Amino acid sequence: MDCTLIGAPLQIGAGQLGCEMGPSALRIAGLRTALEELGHTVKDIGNLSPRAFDAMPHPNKAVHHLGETVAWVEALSAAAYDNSKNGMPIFLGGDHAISAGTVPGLARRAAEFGRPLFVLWLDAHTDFHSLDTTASGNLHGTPVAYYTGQPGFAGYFPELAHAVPTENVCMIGIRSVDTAEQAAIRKTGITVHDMRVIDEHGVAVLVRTFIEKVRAANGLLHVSFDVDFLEPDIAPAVGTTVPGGATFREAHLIMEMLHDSGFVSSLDIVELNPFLDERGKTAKLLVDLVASLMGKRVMDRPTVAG
Ligand code: DIR
Ligand code: MN
Ligand code: MN
Ligand code: MN
Repeated sequence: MDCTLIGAPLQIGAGQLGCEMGPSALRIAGLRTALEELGHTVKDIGNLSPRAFDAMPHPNKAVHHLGETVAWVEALSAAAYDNSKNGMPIFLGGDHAISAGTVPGLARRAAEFGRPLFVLWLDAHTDFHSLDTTASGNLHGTPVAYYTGQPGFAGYFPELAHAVPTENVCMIGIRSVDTAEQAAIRKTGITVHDMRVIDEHGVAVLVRTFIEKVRAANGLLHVSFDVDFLEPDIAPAVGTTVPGGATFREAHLIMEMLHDSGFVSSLDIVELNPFLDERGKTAKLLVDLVASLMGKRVMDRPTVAG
């Protein structure tokens, strides 16, 4: 597979600074080599930067850095579209606001291919606020509402040409949802698997069911991986840790099953804050997880369908 690494050092969408260093940490942890060792061809196009921007005031006074975020969203959407014609773009965040750009760009590409785009959202949070409902004003809490075409972005974020249908979005790992998000997400077709669902059923059946849905539609699958999806003990380098996250093996199993499906066409790795890491521990774990997603396995084994 031809992989394109795209750095997106956006950090003002999160409540704490530091995600700006995420792309560097992922590179230093050996992402390129890990992919090359699996036989992939890797092109690293470096880091994106936004156009010049002005402050953009919003009636919700909590909202901050809106103009800067919008400039990033535009740059990311263009980069996602441009780098998804051939091969697999891997976006190195940056906080989760980058997905307000990556997903719409990928949706535009998918429409051109005539295939529906599906999104697997691996996160402790649903990131389903609008500009009106966010209380923290941290825009990393808004991308899913935006790219699925919910109200509350018009006149600020770019107009969406290709909203992702909510039925095509599956979230796994959820354990922190604000009241306004909960009310809004209930009205949609988004599949929300909170940690209790994982406890009761295990991750395998959840992932297999979603992959079957993608397969039935011959879709393209974008994976958006927020570091706080993981249990904080194994992945401390994120500003919004929530206890009770996915274990080491649950995360690897998901990646391995996604690889075997053959449907994954793009990836975001977001919210890595190296300032909070323990000697690169989280960055190295993320590189290992990307390797599992891209074909690394402990033993050769016959591919089990799904
Ligand atoms: C919270 C936290 N729902 C907010 N969101 C986070 O600030 O909107 N998203 N941490 O990743
Ligand atoms: Mn997130
Ligand atoms: Mn999160
Ligand atoms: Mn976040």
